[in-house]
Amino acid sequence: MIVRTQLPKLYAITDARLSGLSHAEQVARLADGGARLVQLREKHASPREFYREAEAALRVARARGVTLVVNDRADIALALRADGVHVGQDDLPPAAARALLGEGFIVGYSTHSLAQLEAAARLPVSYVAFGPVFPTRTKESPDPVVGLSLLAQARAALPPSVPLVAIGGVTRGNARSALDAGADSVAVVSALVSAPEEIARRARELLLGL
Ligand code: TZP
Ligand code: MG
Repeated sequence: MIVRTQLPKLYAITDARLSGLSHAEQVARLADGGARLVQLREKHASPREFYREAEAALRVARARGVTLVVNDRADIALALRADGVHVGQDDLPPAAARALLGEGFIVGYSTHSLAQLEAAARLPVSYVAFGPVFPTRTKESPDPVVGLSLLAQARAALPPSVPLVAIGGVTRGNARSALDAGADSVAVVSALVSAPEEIARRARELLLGL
């Protein structure tokens, strides 16, 4: 039985290149701004470097009561006993990540179409992410923008017990519209971490509007 805990409305995601900061420092600043759930997203470091970064970030997360999910790497999540992993369509299949991690971990899964989302509903995932809801420059070769009306259809297609995360181009100005369309949570990268000195303030302000 997969425990699907309620997700906080803000799901912050780190990016070391965009922010110029270590993942640990980003987690600290996001926690200062009130973020309770953070994903470490690292597309450039070696697995060894990512492991070391994630280890430091997890120390901060544990000290601050932040739930920490590792993007792509179930092995790193398991080795560190982080809170979970987030996998995409080209990563380890969610069922394999679940088999590796067991029921106590979060396993999140990215989807980019209603067909992918409906397939995800049959998998042992903790939440499903759907997007890009709005145009994004953060992801290399992003899938086509799905928009708010498809996001609403995604909510209707997903069992109520499966939390839905809207991702892609979410900002302070449009986050509320994604929740109004049925998302339980918004996942945000650039609107939070692209200005290192503003991370805590941006998280605080985004949260105020949710
Ligand atoms: N998956 C779909 S869009 C996206 C990911 C990882 C990038 C989201 O970044 P941003 O900066 O919040 O648009
Ligand atoms: Mg991935």
